Amino acid sequence: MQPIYVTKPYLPPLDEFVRLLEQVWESRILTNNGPFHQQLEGRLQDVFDSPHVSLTNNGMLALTTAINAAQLEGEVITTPYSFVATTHALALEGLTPVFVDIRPSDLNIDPDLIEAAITERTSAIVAVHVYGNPCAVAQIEDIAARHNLKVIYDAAHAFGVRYQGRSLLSYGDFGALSFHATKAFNTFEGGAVVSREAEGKRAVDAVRNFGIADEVNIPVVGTNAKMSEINAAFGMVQLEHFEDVRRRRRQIDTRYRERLSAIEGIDLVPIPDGVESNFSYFPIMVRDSFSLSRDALYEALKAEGIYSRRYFYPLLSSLPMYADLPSAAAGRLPQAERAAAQVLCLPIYPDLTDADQQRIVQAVIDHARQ
Ligand code: T4K
Repeated sequence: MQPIYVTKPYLPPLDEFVRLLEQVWESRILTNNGPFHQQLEGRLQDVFDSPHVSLTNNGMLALTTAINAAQLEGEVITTPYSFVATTHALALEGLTPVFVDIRPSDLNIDPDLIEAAITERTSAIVAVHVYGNPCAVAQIEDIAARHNLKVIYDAAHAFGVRYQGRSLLSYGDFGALSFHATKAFNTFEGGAVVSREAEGKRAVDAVRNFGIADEVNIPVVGTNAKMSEINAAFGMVQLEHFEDVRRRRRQIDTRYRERLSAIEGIDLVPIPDGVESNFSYFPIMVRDSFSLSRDALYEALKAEGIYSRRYFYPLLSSLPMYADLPSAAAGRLPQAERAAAQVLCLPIYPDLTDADQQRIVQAVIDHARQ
């Protein structure tokens, strides 16, 4: 039996990429805001409904660059239920994460719990659109406005997602995306920051390029978070195929929902009304009433060559560098603990064949019967 991994990157026909590579060989512009970089930033303005797009070399640096540009300090309210990059980005910037529990409906930060966590040291809310499902953007915006906080969305999973007729990236002061190989839109490695204001983009662009303003002026501290021409050229090709990729992912998502929704002890995470998803993950919740624990099902599938993943486990608040924070204390994050103990992401990617998807579905059904 061939192994089936949780994802497999979409790759376009190679010759389409080679044609653009020939132009790179011709120009010898390899990086530093070259022609493909500029073209891709321009094209993505339409995708994100924003004129203020800044490409980066990965999602982690998109986050730290946005945090720098927003000039955060002190405490930042965030979710414990995410990939480790979210909290590490705060810690690397010298900020104190303050964990707030998630809501079970979509596994995003619970907006009703945010205000109780705000102190005089709080400078921002860094929330995550987990699996591309929108946070409570209106409520979060309202809280932020009333308490004078910045809002940064970790939108690593949200490429192409639209909410109430707008790109999900058009919400918040900054949104940070990942174009990693495992994402719905990939440039091998890559990412972007979408800024609400022109001033935000100027700050992001400076931080992304060592803080350099011009040949002799370096007014701010910065890093190197620039995307290369190779990655940007690849992004131009990938963009042509994104809607086909989304279509195929939607078919797989629909089929999973049809075949798994009636299984006792398996709950599916709904795509909320008003959302046009990118279908980048297919999380199931393995409840206590299922015949196996989540971990037992994970191992059983693995033994059959099906490599599901526990995105997101372990909970970030349980990691050694965060576990002693007051907000990580036992019993404070019950919904996030439950989600981290029960979630399993099943394989979903455009090249997943119907036969392989049926093999996955059948394996889950077989274990339900045991
Ligand atoms: N914020 C959030 C909410 C995130 O989820 C992420 C990243 C970030 C920020 C940071 O963005 P980046 O700095 O990464 O751009 C993966 C990814 O490395 C990571 O990008 C992603 N989130 C996270 C959720 O998952 P792993 O350690 O699970 O990946 P890995 O290497 O085990 O890959 C999973 C499967 O995909 C493999 O079993 C096989 C397949 N695969 C993977 C790669 C890399 C391929 O077929 N080809 C490949 O090139 O972390």
